[in-house]
Amino acid sequence: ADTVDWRSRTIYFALTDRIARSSSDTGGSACTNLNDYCGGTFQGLESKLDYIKGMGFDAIWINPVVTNSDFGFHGYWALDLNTINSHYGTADDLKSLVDAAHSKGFYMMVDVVANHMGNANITDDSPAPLNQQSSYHTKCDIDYNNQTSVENCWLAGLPDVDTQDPTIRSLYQDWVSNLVSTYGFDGVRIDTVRHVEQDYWPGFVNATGVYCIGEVFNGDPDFIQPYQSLMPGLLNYAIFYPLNAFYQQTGSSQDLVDMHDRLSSFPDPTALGTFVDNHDNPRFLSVKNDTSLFKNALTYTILGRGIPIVYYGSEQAFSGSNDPANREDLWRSGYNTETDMYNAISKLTFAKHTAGGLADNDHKHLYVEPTAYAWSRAGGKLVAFTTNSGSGSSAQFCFGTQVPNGSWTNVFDGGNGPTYTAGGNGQLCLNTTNGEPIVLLSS
Ligand code: ABC
Ligand code: CA
Repeated sequence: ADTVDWRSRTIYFALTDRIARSSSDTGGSACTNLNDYCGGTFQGLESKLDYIKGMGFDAIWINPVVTNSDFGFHGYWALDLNTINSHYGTADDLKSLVDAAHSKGFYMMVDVVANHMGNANITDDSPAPLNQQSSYHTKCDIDYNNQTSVENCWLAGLPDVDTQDPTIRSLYQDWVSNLVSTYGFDGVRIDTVRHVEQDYWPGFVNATGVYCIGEVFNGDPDFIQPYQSLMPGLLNYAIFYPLNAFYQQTGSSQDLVDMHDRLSSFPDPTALGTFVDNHDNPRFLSVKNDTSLFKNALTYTILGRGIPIVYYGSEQAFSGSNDPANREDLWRSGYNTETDMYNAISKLTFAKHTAGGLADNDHKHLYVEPTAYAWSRAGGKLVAFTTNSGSGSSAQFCFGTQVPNGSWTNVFDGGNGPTYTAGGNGQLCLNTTNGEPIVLLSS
């Protein structure tokens, strides 16, 4: 699948080791050591596809699938690129997962690492030529003020592959091409993009044959922008900071809007991936334990411009902080599909689908005020109102929708609510309760 196919999708980000242990997993006690394998498998994940689909997701990003060195439950410490991580199951299990996901209408995105290998003895287990010291850069610690060092030194002590070597380049191209085609993946998430020289990427991306979204972990839009000339998508780390700040009551809606507008000059803002937390950052609720605020943040994530990415466990209001606490097993939740957050996410994805998928650039700021931000999509068919007042608050907000005499219903009312009607000048007043977002779809 290409960028056009992905633009309207909504991605659920799953760590295979943390979703489900078998196809009959119905829940159980929490994993006691989140630093090591907890027992999740491809078969387990396959059995939870309906749980994921029930929230309206139509794409899943899974962490890297290759064999890792010890404690590599997250998949980012490759030991052997050519075999599947046996903790997760077999190659056939992975194939079965991807096939089952396709039959339910999901796209599957695989995470890949080309920058480094796992921190095992290089000369032992890795397949040639990755079993030779000469295939790696000389060990050094990264100095983040020096881009050459960021690219050629070892991230967290992980052996840094000599990606300038043409033999290594073609090895990785053949590998990723084969991985995507063998299992039928529809997209690729590329790890550690800022740690490899830029001219490495176009050849790698081309070899995947599908939409790629790269991780350039940096909040500065000037830093990440050039990378979108090398690959179709990027994880939107630029919006991540002001998005969290506003909805966690430490920043302004104006800063969020200013960053949004700054990103409009990127090669393709609609192909950036929006997220509010992930496996490398504390969960939203660990920083601000308020599900009303979290719902508002997810409203921007899912209904703002860009491709939404929601981290597994958000629907269970998980609140783990730094890695690995933010990588909770999902079975501790009993896979409850009746939670407030599960329901809220379902409503938001429903709004996105009903408004036509929101694949394009049509995102109009309507109202930017100290405690509120509202915007419209799809020519006013959808109006999203968010506030950072927090749970317990209620207030009235009036603003122009740019839709004279428009009429809508709030998706959170589930079809049983009142109709909201704008005046002849497009003006609309909304009353918030408990600091919840309001998402209007034209009726
Ligand atoms: C382990 C421990 C961690 C410990 C770390 C040193 O070692 O678990 O507690 O902090 C995998 C595992 C991790 C593991 C690492 C290292 O490997 O999942 O559990 O951490 O062994 C990707 C993946 C990530 C994965 C790897 C490695 C890469 O998403 O899951 O980690 O394959 C850097 C990389 C980024 C990487 C991230 C974890 O580290 O660039 O690719 N993620 C600054 C730097 C960033 C840096 C970030 C975090 O800190 O600029 O480059 O990311 O260390 C903003 C700035 C940003 C700044 C932030 C903090 O502030 O704009 O630039 O980011 O204002
Ligand atoms: Ca490197």
